[in-house]
Amino acid sequence: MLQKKICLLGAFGVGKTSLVRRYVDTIFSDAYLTTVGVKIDKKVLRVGAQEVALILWDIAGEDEVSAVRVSYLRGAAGYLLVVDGTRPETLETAASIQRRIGAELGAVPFFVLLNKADLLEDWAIAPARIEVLEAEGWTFRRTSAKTGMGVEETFQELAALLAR
Ligand SMILES: Nc1nc2c(ncn2[C@@H]2O[C@H](COP(=O)(O)OP(=O)(O)O)[C@@H](O)[C@H]2O)c(=O)[nH]1
Ligand SMILES: [Mg+2]
Repeated sequence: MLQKKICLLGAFGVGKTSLVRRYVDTIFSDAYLTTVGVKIDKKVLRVGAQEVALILWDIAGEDEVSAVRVSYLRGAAGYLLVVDGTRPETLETAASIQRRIGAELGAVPFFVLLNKADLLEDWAIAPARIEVLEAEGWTFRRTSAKTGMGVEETFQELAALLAR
């Protein structure tokens, strides 16, 4: 079976852990590597006839931006940059992470998740900023770990890119 490592990246509190918990049904069967502060989940899905195991790496700490080290990223086939749609500064955190890891990882597929899409009345991301980043090659998806909106679809779409 294909195994693909996916890293979740983004500012504290954007919903990385919630997205993984929403997506992965076996919440309590995970490896938990306290030494490196990373929680690792696995989810098997199908892309056509191909079975793919996504190995989801989620930083389990508060210092998530500086925790993005080479050891965390090593071997990643793709990643998700998670943003809290109610906190525009988390989009800039994602941009700064992206600048730092681009060189580290090379051109592996990634999506930028505008998470907390259920919080429409608090939504604070300027469409113009999204357009600029789209022009730079970012692919955005709206998700809600709370309602499940876009979650399954996004992981499936990323897996499809990796299974080719
Ligand atoms: N309304 C709403 N709250 C969310 C969503 N995703 C995460 N949260 C909340 O945001 C907080 C931080 O989530 P967490 O997954 O711990 O963020 P992390 O630090 O990036 O892992 C928690 O209180 C979650 O319940 C979402 O899609 N919608
Ligand atoms: Mg977390």
